[in-house]
Amino acid sequence: MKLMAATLRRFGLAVLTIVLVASSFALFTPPAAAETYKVKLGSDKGMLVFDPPKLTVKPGDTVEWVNNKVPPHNVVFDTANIPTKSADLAKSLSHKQLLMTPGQEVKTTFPEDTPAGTYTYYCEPHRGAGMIGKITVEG
Ligand SMILES: [Cu+2]
Repeated sequence: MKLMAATLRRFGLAVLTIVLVASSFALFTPPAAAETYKVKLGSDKGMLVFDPPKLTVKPGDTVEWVNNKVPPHNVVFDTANIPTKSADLAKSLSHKQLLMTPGQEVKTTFPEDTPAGTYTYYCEPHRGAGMIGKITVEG
């Protein structure tokens, strides 16, 4: 009986140790690092598009728009086409100044509190030509 109790105690201790080690791992493993995505303004073949036109990001991630072909381009988020219809958020995500020189870049980091949903943006000079992009922010 005594032997069994001792064995059980030892077994219990082993289980406790495993649980502690496992939970400390869960506590101290850092969250996934924020990503940076590149979007070309104008495709390599000179099409008036954002390349890639669709992107899925998480709050905290950064999108870098790189001026490529057939400038000028810019990046404009429209109040009407973002989930919260917030003019301030649309403005803070946008880069209205025209990029004239290939290689110029602008970037936006989506804040940690960015509401999930689809954010549609466009290039002012080429909106009519279909230069429209979508960024889906995951919850
Ligand atoms: Cu453009």
